[in-house]
Amino acid sequence: MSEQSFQTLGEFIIDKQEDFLYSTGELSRLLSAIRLASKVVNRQVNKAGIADIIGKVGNQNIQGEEQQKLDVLANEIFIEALSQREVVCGIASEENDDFIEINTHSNAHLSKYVVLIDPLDGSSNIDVNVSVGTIFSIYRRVSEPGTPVVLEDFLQKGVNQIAAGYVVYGSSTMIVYTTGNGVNGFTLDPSLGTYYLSHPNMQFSRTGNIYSINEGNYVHFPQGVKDYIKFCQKEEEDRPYTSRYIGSLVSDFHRNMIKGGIYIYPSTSQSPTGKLRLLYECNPMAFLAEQAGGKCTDGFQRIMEIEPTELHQRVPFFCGSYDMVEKAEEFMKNA
Ligand code: AHM
Ligand code: MG
Repeated sequence: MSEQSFQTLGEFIIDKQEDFLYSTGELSRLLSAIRLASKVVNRQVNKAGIADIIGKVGNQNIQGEEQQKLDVLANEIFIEALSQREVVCGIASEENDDFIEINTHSNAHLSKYVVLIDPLDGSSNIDVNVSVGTIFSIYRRVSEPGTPVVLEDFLQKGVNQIAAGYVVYGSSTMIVYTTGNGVNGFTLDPSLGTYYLSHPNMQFSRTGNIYSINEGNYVHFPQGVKDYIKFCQKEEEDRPYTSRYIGSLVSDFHRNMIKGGIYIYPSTSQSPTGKLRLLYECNPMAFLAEQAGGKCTDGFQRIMEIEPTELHQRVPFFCGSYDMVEKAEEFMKNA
């Protein structure tokens, strides 16, 4: 089948606009802004090896991590695309210490939506030409439109998300998102610059045979996680499972959703709350996982029900095929 016979992302967004009661088209415009920014970032990621944008900028973000040049670039690209198009009133990003209030246009304060974003996740993989991704999460503001955005607009539980998704800059570039009505994936035809619906209604299989975890941290894991890893490795029935870990959440999640598997970034003795950030990494992935029939918890509690207290809050993360996550939780409970 030629790509011309697939629906484009643009067509899909417009079609789905009718799903939203009282829709004003604002969310559609917001998704279109993300679509555009992702193409610009894709172009940069593709030429990273020759464009003098590999490597470190030399400064650190709020979490004390060194920022890569492409992190900074991707952050600027998304912020610019979202703020120029009059579609959001605020943005919180992994790369910015504080949230950004958008006041570039006269109607900015009237916009309903805020976006939380990790513009380039897994960026330590860039220099070695391994897949990276963008993760985004969209909420309706809780404060009154027409007033400046406040921290509470961003500190919302994942269950309040209006939409969430990711872009994977992989062997092909894809955008995968949900507005609470299933998960759909679109592949970019780079020659035309058009995303086509290539993966309609994506689903996690109920169980799988892949486990993804950084086993280098094994000695620092909680006993429940150690026990679960041993379970995965045991010769029995459909086990041992296969271990696959790219170190790029988006790519690991994407593979596991297609093939069936579990991704774990648990607490460790050095990082008691794990590594991944609740608001712009875990919640959007949890929304996608649940919409695709999977499960996502911190080992005990549903990720999307955690009450956030800080913008850059971290949580342990267990995500993937429903039965596998449930099994891992069982080990956590019994440890
Ligand atoms: P980042 O946002 O600084 O890129 O960190 C998040 C990434 C995830 O994509 C990935 O799954 C994890 O960190 C890998 O961490 P580790 O190297 O500790 O296994
Ligand atoms: Mg990240």
